[in-house]
Amino acid sequence: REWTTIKEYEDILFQQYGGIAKITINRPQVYNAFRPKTNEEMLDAMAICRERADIGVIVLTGAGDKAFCSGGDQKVKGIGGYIDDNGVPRLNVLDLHKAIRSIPKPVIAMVNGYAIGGGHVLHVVCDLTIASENARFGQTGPKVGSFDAGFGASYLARCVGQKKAREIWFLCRQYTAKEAEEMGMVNKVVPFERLEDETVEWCETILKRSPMAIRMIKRALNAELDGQRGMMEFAGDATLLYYLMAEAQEGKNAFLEKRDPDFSKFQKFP
Ligand code: 2NE
Repeated sequence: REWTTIKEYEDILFQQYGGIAKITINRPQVYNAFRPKTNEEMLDAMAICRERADIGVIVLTGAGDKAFCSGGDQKVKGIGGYIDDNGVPRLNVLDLHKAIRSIPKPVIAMVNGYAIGGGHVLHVVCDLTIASENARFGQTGPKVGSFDAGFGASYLARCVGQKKAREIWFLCRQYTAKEAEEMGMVNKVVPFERLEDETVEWCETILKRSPMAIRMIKRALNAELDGQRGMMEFAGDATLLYYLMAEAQEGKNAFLEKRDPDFSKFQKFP
């Protein structure tokens, strides 16, 4: 399969195959741990995916066969966060979580090894997770001086239930791909050699579906957890659909033509 490069970065690969964009964290020397620059680059790639009409699904993965992502790079962790090139402490992976939730296209975690700590949260936040048999899942925060009380807690609990979520966080154990699948936080487990083919097959099936229907259902599933912000995203798309209707255009046209709008011609649905 020929992946073509969309844009060159330092910490990530950003490639395309048909309607699929693939973002690969490319820091295998630290098991694909992220630093502030990695997240900045992933945010930039996500913004491009959002704008590009020819991209319908985004795959997030890690380079090599050892790790999907091992969380925040402990080697650049300072006081107050992960230190960027200007010496500023950051936790900008949270902006990436927001971008994954907000982009109106499915994001699939293709987990090729360890999904640990903030790397585990990253796969949890994605819409779907496909894992290879060698993948290992777990949180480490309470062991290494961190925690994610955002989606990494609340959405994890929605996926695996409150008791399991508490177990995962309180004990900081590692779980096999099969255990993660049984818990409900992984959609499918395949042998490592099948991982990309399986993921591409899922993407290609999704690409055959109605993009607007997928968009609305992602918004609806998010809104249940995301409170006012989730309702805002859902409502924004309701407005988009309304703007596409002749009924909305009549209002705007009437204003520009300095006449009263005539909405009587539009059907009132039961
Ligand atoms: C992933 C795991 C379990 C793998 O263990 P093992 O024994 O197979 O490999 P090893 O030797 O630990 O790691 C291989 C290389 O990758 C580096 C290691 O230091 C090692 O390099 P060398 O020392 O040999 O040069 N490496 C691995 N993970 C790294 C990391 N996160 N940062 C920097 N270097 C890393 C094992 O490596 C592990 O447990 N890793 C740490 C996982 C972790 O605790 N991550 C941070 C959690 S906190 C977080 O991510 C977070 C959050 O909680 C909330 C918000 C945002 C972020």
